[in-house]
Amino acid sequence: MAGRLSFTVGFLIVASVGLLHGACAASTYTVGDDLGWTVPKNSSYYEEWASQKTFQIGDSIVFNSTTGDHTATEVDTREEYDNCTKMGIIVKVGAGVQKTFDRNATLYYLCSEGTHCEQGQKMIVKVGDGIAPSFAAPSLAAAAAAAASALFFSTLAIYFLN
Ligand SMILES: *[C@@H]1O[C@H](CO)[C@@H](O)[C@H](O)[C@H]1NC(C)=O
Ligand SMILES: *[C@@H]1O[C@H](CO)[C@@H](O)[C@H](O)[C@H]1NC(C)=O
Ligand SMILES: *[C@@H]1O[C@H](CO)[C@@H](O)[C@H](O)[C@H]1NC(C)=O
Ligand SMILES: *[C@@H]1O[C@H](CO)[C@@H](O)[C@H](O)[C@H]1NC(C)=O
Ligand SMILES: [Cu+2]
Repeated sequence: MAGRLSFTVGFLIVASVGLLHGACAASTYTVGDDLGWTVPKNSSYYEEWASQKTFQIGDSIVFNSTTGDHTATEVDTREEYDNCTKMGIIVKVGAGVQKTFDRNATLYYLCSEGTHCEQGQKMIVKVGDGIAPSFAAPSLAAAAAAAASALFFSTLAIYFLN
């Protein structure tokens, strides 16, 4: 009985470590690197920056603006993006607004201040294959948390059996 339980716990440890390892591999990127999130020198700067990255579920981007007023606004469609439509949830950026990706998607960001978007303060972020799931899929972090709590409960069970 004890042997079979140890085996089960061993398996859960291996499974959890595997999942947690996946979650720990997440990266955080500062949008625009040292330039931060501002009006760029050329209008394709942020689109080029984003297209050179491979974003995965669990990764984060940080909008960092140390000078001027800027927003990190996510718009819903390519049309709104192309048109610099100043709608959507407008988040004023200071020294760090973070967005963590919890699903594959193609996301459209722009700054809604003045003509910043028209000057190129906008970018398209592709997370994973860029295709949003038709329903909200559980994230890797949620799966890792579920595995960790399964481990916690099975460890408790061992204590009770002893
Ligand atoms: C934000 O920009 C400032 C000034 O360039 C820099 O010191 C800081 O490390 C940046 N923060 C992030 C999260 O990149
Ligand atoms: C825009 O600026 C970036 C960074 O300076 C540079 O790598 C890129 O080639 C520029 N693109 C154009 C179209 O000038
Ligand atoms: C583009 O933006 C302008 C100004 O906000 C608006 O009048 C126009 O309807 C928009 N066009 C599209 C296709 O979204
Ligand atoms: C997300 O995209 C990646 C490709 O980058 C793919 O391997 C993975 O299966 C996708 N995840 C979901 C939930 O569709
Ligand atoms: Cu701006």
